[in-house]
Amino acid sequence: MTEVVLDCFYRPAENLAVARLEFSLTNTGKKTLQSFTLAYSAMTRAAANASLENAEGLTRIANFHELSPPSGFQLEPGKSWNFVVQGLVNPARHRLDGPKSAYITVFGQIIEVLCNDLDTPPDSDTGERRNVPIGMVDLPIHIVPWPQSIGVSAWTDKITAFHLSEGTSEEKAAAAKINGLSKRLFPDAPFPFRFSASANTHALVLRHDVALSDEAYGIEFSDDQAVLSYGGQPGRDYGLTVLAQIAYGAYVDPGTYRFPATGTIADSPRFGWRGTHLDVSRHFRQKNEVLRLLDILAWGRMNVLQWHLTDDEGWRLEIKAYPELTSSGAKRGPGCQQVGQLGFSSEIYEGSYSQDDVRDIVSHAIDLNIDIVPEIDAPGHSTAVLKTYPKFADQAEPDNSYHSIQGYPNNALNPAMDETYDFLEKVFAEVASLFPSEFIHIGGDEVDVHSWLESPKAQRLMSEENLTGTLELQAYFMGRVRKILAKHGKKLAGWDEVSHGGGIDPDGVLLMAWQKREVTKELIDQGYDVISTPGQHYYLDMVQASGWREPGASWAGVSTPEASYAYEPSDGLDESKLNQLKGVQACIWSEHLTDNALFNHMVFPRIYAVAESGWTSPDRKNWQRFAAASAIFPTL
Ligand code: TNX
Repeated sequence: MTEVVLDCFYRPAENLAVARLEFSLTNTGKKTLQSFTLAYSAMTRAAANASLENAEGLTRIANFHELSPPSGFQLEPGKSWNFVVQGLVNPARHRLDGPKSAYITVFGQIIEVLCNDLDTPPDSDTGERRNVPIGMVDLPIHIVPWPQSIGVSAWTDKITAFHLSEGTSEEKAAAAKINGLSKRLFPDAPFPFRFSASANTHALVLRHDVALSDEAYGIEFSDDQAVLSYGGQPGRDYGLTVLAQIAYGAYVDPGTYRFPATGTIADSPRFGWRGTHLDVSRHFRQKNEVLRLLDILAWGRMNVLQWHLTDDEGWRLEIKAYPELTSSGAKRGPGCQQVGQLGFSSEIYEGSYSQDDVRDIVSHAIDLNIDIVPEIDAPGHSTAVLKTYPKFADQAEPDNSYHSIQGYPNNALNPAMDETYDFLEKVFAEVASLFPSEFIHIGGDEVDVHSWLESPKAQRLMSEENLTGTLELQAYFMGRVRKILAKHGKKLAGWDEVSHGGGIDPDGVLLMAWQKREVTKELIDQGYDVISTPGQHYYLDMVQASGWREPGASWAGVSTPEASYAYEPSDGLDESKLNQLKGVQACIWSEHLTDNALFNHMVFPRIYAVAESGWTSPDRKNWQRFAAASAIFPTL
C-alpha cells in the first residue's frame, strides 16, 4: 500500500538560478511520520548552490537528491509537507522531467513514495501531442522498409499462405525460421509458410542467383507460384520476411492489404549498416526482451544492434576476470555501492547478462542476420567501474574535481594509469571472445573537459607526452585502446568525440555522429567512416511533440515521427565521399524508459523510420504510406 505520495510543480524562469521545483509530500497513510529524510531522483537537477524553502540538508549525486523537513516537523495523516528547491542545473520541459522515484527513510526503515507527474503552469504547455496520421497506402501491400522496386499487375484474395513442398531442406529450414519469427511477433496470426501444398496456398520456389548481392532478393509472382531469387543467406531471409509481412498485412487488415497475384519485387538495401542502439544500463531489459528486440529488428530488415552494456548507472555484462562488476556494479539503491538513480530508487535495482545469456542472444542475432556490436563505454560514463574498484582512480586526485554532464563526479577511467589498461585488456579479451562482430564500440562520449586535470598521474603523463589537456589525454587513451582491440582482431567504433583532441588515425575506425547533423560531414572530411545517428532525429528517447504531457527527453529538441522519417543522412555531403557514410542508427537511450509501455511509445514508429532510411532510396520513401503501415508494427 502506498502511504506517501509526492507531487511536484515546476515554476520556470529564464534564469535557472531562480527556476523552482515546488514539492508537496502527502501522507496518505494512518500514522504520523516524523524524523524522516526524503530521497528522490529527478532529471531536473538541483544546482550545487540551490536554496531550499521549508527543507534542509540537501545532498545530490547526479539525479539523486536527499533532504529533510525542518527539525521537529511532523507529517500527520492527510497532511502535506510543502517545500521548494530553487536553482536548477537544467530546465524541465515535460512531465517525466521531475521525480521518477522517491522514498523516505524513517528510523532506518525505507518507505517507497509514489511520484506523480511533474506539473507546470498552463502557459508552459503547448498541448501538442505525438502525431502519426492515419496515412494512405499507395499499393495494397504491407512491406516495411519499402522495396527499391515493386510492380504488381493483379491482386488476389485466394491465397492465405505460401507452400514450399518442392524446396530443399535448407530452404524449408529458412521458411520455418521466418514462420517462427512471425509467430513470436504476432502469436495470433497464421503462419505465412506451409510445407505441403493446399488449395489456399501458392507454391513458393527459392532460387539462388549468383548475380545478386548477398543481401539482395527478388520475387516474381505469377498465377500459380511465387519465385524468390536471392544472393546470399541474408537476401533469402529478407525475401521470406517480406513474404511474411505481405501475409501478415493481408490477414490482419484485409480491407487495406492483399497478396500480389502477378508482379515483381526487386530489392536490396541502400546501406550496409542499419542499426539500433540499446541502452541497458540506465534501465535494464531482460534477456527475453533483448531477444524480442532482435526479432523486431529482423522484421524491419535491420542488421546491427549496438548493445550499450555499461554506463555510470550500472555494468550489465558478466566479466569472469572481474565478477564484482556485476555482483556489485550492476546494482544501485539503498545499501548498494551506488545510490538509486532514475526509476526504482527505493529498492535495489539490478540486472545483468551472464556470458551464457550473451551466447544465446548472439546466436539468436546470427540466426536473424544481425551483428551485435557490444559497447563498453570508456573512459567516461564509468562510475559503475570506479565505484566497484576505487583503486583504479588516481588516489591523489581530489574528489569532485570534475563532473560529467549527467552530474557524476570523477567518472572517467584515468588514461595515465596502468590499472586502466590492465582492466580494459582483460575486459576486451572476454568481450572479443563473446561477440563475433568486426567492431567493438568503446564509447568515448561526454568526457567532461576538466577530467583528470587535478590528477598528478595525468599531469605527469601530459608533460611526458606533451599533451595539453583533457581532450589530448582522451585521444592518447583512444590510441592505446585501439591497440588493445587490434590484438583481439577487433576494430574500433566510438561516438564522435573519439575525433577530438587530435583524434586517432581514421583507418578502419567507425564513428557515430550524434551531437548534431553537421557532425556527419565533419567526421567524413576528417577521413572517418561514419554512421549517422543525430540526436535531433534518431534518438528515440527524444520527445515526439512539444506538449508537456509527452514523455521523453528534450536536450536535442522535439523529434517528430515525421521529421525522423524525413531526415536524409547524406544531405550536404560531398558526392566523392558518400562511400564513407556507412549507414544509419536509431538510439534507444533509456533514462526515461522505466517500463515497456513507455518503451513502445518512444520507439515506435520511429525505429522503422530509421530502418527505411537505411534500406530504401530517398526518392522511394513516402510518409503517408509509412504512417499507414505503422498501425500494424510489432511492439516489445
Ligand atoms: C547523450 S549520446 C548521451 C547519453 C544519454 C543521451 C540521452 C551519447 C553518446 N551520450 O549518455 O543517454 O544523450 O539522450
